[in-house]
Amino acid sequence: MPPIPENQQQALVSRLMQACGGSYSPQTRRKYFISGPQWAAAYQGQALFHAPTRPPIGFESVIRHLGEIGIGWWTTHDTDVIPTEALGQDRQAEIVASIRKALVESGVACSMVTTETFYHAVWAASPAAEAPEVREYAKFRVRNTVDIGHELGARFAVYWPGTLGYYVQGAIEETATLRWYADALNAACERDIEVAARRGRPTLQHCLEAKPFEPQAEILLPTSDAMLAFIASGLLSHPEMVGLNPEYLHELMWGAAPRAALARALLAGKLFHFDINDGYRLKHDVDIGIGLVNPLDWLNVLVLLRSHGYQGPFNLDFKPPRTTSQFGVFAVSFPTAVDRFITLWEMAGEAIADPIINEATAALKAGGPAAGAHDAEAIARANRELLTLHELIAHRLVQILIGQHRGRVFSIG
Ligand code: GLT
Ligand code: MN
Ligand code: MN
Repeated sequence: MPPIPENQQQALVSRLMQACGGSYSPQTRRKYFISGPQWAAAYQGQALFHAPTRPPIGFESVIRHLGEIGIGWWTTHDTDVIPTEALGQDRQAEIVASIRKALVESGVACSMVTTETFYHAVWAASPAAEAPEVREYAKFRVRNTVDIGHELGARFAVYWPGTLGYYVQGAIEETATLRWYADALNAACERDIEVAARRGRPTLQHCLEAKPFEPQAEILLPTSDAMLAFIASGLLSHPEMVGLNPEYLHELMWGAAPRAALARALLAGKLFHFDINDGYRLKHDVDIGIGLVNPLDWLNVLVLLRSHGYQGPFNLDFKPPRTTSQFGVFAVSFPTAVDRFITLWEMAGEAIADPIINEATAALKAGGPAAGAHDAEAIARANRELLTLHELIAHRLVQILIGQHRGRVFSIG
């Protein structure tokens, strides 16, 4: 193939996207509770070792693009859209008004707001730093985010305490830091109760998001399970308002089974919100688009969520790769991520309705004939053949994933 002139590259990408087929219409995409984060769409490809590869982009164009794609919900950090120095000032009100306008124009709604407590130098020692002034400032920031959330019609607030931890041991006292962090969450919940009552709106669902590594060397709340313990610790004044926003990759990063982590959150009644993406076990936070690495595991995750009635939000917290252009972010990265989610969600419905899986599962639950309650050998013998069904179910799920259950086969000529 001859070199492709620059001015023909977007057309080539679009033609190949078209040729992929299988895209859902914006109307179909809007039926799912899927949200697009401002920070994902505006990510410029930068990192510790990487310069940005994409130009900056503001909320007006992000929201417009999401609306065109059919992503009906938008999420943001306070400082994704409001400069730090304008927070709580008149300028904030002006920006929030223009966000509302942009959302209405594109038919997009704000579902979640989150406070950036990790980027600015003020968070060098975390929002639960020793200095009382930093902690007061943290309370101001989370209360202010609650205000913005109500102003924008959000239903969820997320907190990612990645800066709660340390690089060097012994300098901070973990129990004090956790108490101070709880004070900030309590301030957010108390403000929320006031504002919600004043506006006649429900209070927000406050969601903690865990990540096992980054940016601190040691993290005080590294997993969703640690957060469940924190919520139940007695430190929160409104534990009923606080739940989890697990991220698929953040569970995988510490070597967990995301599906099992989600199951524990479901049992605790704390699965409030879910960041969807993909990546690799025991590696850093690569935030790859959902289903590009572990589609089978994703299918299984969605089977669990569908069977427990969890319907979203599903927040597309991935980072379009730095090799993707800004054109590609909206022409390929976001629409394909949404479409893989929809396909896997619908496939999960197929798996739940599958007669083979259902019969196998029912047979496993029925067990073998009674064999004597205290006779281990006899009980094992009575169930032996049924246990083969575990592998048969796993095989069937792969068949559903790759379309073999509909007769797709290969043969050598
Ligand atoms: C940060 C983190 C994400 C979280 C964001 C929510 S902050 O970008 O890496 O996974 O979802 O505040
Ligand atoms: Mn996340
Ligand atoms: Mn992540």
